[in-house]
Amino acid sequence: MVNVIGLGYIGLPTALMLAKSGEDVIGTDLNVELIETLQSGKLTFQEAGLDILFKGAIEKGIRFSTCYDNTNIYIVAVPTPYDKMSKKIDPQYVISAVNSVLDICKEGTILIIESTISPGTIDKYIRPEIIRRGLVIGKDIHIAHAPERIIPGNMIYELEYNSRTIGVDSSEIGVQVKELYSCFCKGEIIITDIRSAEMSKVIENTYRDINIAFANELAKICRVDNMDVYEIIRTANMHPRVNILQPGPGVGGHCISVDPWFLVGDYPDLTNIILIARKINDSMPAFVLGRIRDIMREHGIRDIRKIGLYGLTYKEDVDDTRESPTLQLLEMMDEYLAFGVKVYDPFVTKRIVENQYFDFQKFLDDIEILVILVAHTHIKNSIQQIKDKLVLDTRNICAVEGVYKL
Ligand code: SAJ
Repeated sequence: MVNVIGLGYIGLPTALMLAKSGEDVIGTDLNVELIETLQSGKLTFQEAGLDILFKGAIEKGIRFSTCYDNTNIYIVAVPTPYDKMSKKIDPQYVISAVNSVLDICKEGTILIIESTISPGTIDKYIRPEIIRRGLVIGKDIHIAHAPERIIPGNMIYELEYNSRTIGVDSSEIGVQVKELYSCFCKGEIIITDIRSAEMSKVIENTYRDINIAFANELAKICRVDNMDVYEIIRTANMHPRVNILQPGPGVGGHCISVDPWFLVGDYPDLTNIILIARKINDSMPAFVLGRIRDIMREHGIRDIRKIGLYGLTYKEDVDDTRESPTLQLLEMMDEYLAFGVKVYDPFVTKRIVENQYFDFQKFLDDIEILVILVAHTHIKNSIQQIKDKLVLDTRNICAVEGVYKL
């Protein structure tokens, strides 16, 4: 039996996938409301294909509980926040989950950490917890790190087809963990040591952050001389070894905008490109604000309440708002006492910010400038409705004359 601890964006799909593939799974989370929702047959977040997977897992007998179960395989997928000041990882949730496992687990248990952690976290925080209890690593308990690579919006497909990395202390345990993931993962599974697995996960997201920063810097350069950055990137990408990403209003989500900080926090004297990339991406909401000001000036609009921000999530067609560029932008406006801007997102059905609308047409009726911050399919299908607005399209989805770009 497998006990998956932490049923968030990663833990839940992983638990469901294991169950659907025939493993005996119990999913645990300390959040009572979340467990009750899952027990009542309802999902806790939206993701393409998750509902079908959920049904399949329920049919196979997956159980949900707020308690840990006494078993010999655990997968820990709890959040790993970082300290906003020191930029270092805060491993408290992982440590607490590991301790709860240690309280009840059987001899020879395999403890798999899936949560993203900064390189060295297992050596620094997890091994000492085990040793402190007089347990022998490699006998009483085995540790593994199996970071995920799935992308919100395409999670179910990627869970099945992405390749994976498994970090372990011994190849024997590596083979057992590989066997477990092989029940649903059709990608290649590479076995390495724990430290390398931690490091490769963090640098994958750092690589993407740096490449997005490059695209964002190009957008700023092109703005100075009014060049079309999208056309220039498209042209450059025709080179067989060039693949520039897309500029945007900033980088959000709980991964790419967070993981590079782990490296900056741990290696402050060595992280130059990584730090500057983070700063460039973090500067994009301010750049968008500058573009809004340009449009307001050009059209003599002085009332901030005439601005409507479309999209609150960190990217298209997901309901996750963590670290989203729109929230970063609103925070910044708030600091400058720029209150009253209107907001709408079809995926966010609970009120999380002021002046948030739940009716798209009413939102449009109340604004003059529409700022597209997220490329939801919904807005791509609503181009006709926004034709009479001044539009700032930060995602390059409106191929309409007169639309302002980044
Ligand atoms: N973004 C751009 N321009 C681009 C691509 C993305 O501005 O060309 C922005 C997005 O709008 C978003 C942010 O970057 O705000 C991050 O989005 P994303 O789609 O690039 O990635 P995430 O955060 O959803 O998922 C990432 C993935 N990592 C990599 O691609 C290296 C995913 O595979 C990881 O599993 C995930 O982080 C994670 O959990 O670590």
